[in-house]
Amino acid sequence: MGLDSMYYVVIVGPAGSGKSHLVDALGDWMEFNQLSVARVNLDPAAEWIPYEPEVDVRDYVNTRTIMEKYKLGPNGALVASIDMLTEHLDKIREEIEATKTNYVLIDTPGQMELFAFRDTGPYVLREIIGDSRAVVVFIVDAVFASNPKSLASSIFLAMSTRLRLGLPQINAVSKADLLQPERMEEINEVLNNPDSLYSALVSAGLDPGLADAAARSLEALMPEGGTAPAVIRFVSAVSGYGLDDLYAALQQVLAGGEDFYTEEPNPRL
Ligand SMILES: Nc1nc2c(ncn2[C@@H]2O[C@H](COP(=O)(O)OP(=O)(O)O)[C@@H](O)[C@H]2O)c(=O)[nH]1
Ligand SMILES: [Mg+2]
Repeated sequence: MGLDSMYYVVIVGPAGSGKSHLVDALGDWMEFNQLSVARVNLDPAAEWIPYEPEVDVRDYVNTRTIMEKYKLGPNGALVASIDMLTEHLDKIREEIEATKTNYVLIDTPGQMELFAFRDTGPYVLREIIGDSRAVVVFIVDAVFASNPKSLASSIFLAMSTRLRLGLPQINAVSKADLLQPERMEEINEVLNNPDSLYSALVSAGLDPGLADAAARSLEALMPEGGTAPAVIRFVSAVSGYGLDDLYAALQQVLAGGEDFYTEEPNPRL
């Protein structure tokens, strides 16, 4: 496999869930392991990002400028910005291809509902990815994994993302450093087992019909034909916990389990 194969890893999740920090930490982890990586900031509204992007859409469209120019509020300006990105797709794609890296980590806009749930966001993504292989990492904030009901709403959000983006998807709980080991074990049990989720939701007082819908959604997020990993991942951008596990899961989806990094050193080193 040569450098002509670019793999896209798209990080999606609610505002503040840790997308940008995960791009930073995973990018560093991959480079440390001799992989070539490009980080793409696809958030025109980002004020500050924790990494140095190789490609930054703010070079083309900046939400702050749009707000001032068209007298729009932050949400309206972000919607307009994402729409405007469609005019710069050729340049953005060209810039990404020029990095000649194997992995392209895409950091998506903080306000995921304005990105994934409108038509332009998925369109921009599809145009950038083209025929390359791609996988979505949907992240659930550890803070929202704290009780069964918020876990269930995260599952519905993960499901909506899966529907909207139509790409293979790995689901991960971020900020694992904030979770006690016992808590992580509990979440792991509930998120990897629809029956456990159902029982936890019913015990928490949820209507059995809704609990069943959540359990079925979870089931639907589980592997299709053995291509996607079965389990939810836990990751931390702060401690580095689970990055190796996440990479293994990405590898499994992108390259069918083939691990070629040992035979393909980073050409930039
Ligand atoms: N404890 C902890 N905090 C994190 C982690 N990742 C991100 N954060 C914090 O969560 C907040 C949002 O992170 P950010 O990456 O900007 O989220 P984004 O909006 O999804 O891009 C920031 O204050 C980060 O410092 C993590 O792994 N552990
Ligand atoms: Mg961000």
